[in-house]
Amino acid sequence: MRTQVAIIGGGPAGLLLAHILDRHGIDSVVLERQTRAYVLKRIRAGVLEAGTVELLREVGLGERLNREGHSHDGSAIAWAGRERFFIDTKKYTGKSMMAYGQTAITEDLYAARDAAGGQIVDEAADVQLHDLTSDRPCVTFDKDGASRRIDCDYVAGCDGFHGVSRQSTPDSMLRTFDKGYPFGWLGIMSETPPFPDLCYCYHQRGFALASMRSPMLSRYYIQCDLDTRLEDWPDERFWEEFKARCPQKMADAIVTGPSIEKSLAPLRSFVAEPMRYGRLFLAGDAAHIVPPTGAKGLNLAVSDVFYLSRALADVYRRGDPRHLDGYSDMALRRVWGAVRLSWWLTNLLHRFPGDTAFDQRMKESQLDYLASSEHAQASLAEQYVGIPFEE
Ligand code: FAS
Ligand code: PHB
Repeated sequence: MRTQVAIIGGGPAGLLLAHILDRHGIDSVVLERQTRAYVLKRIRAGVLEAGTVELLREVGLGERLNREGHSHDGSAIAWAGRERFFIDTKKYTGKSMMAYGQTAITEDLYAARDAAGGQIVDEAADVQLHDLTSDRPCVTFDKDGASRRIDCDYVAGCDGFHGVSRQSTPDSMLRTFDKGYPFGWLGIMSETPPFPDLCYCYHQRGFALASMRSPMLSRYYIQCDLDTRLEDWPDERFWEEFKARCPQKMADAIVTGPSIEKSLAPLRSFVAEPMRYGRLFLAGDAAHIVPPTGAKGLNLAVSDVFYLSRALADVYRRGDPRHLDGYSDMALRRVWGAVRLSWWLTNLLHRFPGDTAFDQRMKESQLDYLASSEHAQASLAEQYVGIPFEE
């Protein structure tokens, strides 16, 4: 097989890149390790930045998003004993956020690739990248018991944190930054009407988040210990703990119901620099991981794909390599901004083991300052809604 761009990973980053390249007349093949059903079963991100929504609409993926997405003008932060306040992205930036699940985006992307006759190889095993520093890289993999090879011009590593792409860069060429957090998130999905606003709760018992997917599909999270076991958290216990972490008025408004999904996610901040090695370009979780506190993970994958697809289109259409040569630096400027916001919000809103009374006062003072200062709120709002893409 031969293609212009071999894309490793059929998650949101890989599928969106294939979709946008196709619109520029650039052909690609997506190699996905899992089955499509497995990929579509994943429940992950739920909140889209304004730039993500705009890009998805621009590239013809807005129809279901406009119909089923829940546009909202920001998110609330609540904490015990004080009135909650609103990160009003509309007031301070003129832009809105959109609640629309990553699962739906992945479904929309698979449907768009199928409609365009896009090449997606599911269950591609043992993917390996070769000759990345030459001008004739290639990818090998096993499928249906046979070894296959794809010759290409470029390889896009969109295979997530545990993928093969980042590991194909020699350690001597890669610098990584890694920070683990001493807790995780226990999340549930329930077919109940969601709490009206997306609301982050700070509490001495730990962090909690009320989110949504649709008018009858709610997503809730509570901070949990790293050794938490799902079997120790029946629905009743989850709801009781969630409500204990909200202000009373909010707890009284929560509509509980049976969970249709329950999962644990560890929190991590990770960045690999540079996001390029020869003809290999990394995008999405393959290059960076953020704690979900700032709702940045999926949005960063989208911004990487915006920059990489624009860069490849410049090369193929005009022979202009400037955006491609500048891809890693440009993507990383946005990545580090999102990593910093996610780290800052995670430290502010979670209870860390060993937090002293002083640490607690620092967090409460920061929250009081946020609640009282329009400047502080404007700064948080512009970061939360997403900094505009660079030209
Ligand atoms: P993905 O990991 O989504 O996709 C990578 C794809 O590559 C996968 O389909 C994988 O099967 C495939 N792959 C891996 N290795 C391969 C190989 N060797 N060969 C071929 N294919 C290979 N973000 C938020 O904003 N909010 C959230 O609440 C949130 N919750 C999350 C919960 C969990 C458990 C996880 C893991 C992430 C969460 N995220 C969240 C972040 C998440 O949304 C990611 O940012 C998003 O999936 C990034 O998309 P991709 O970069 O495409 O990576
Ligand atoms: C979600 O709805 O899954 C979600 C919302 C906001 C976050 C993280 C996750 O910060």
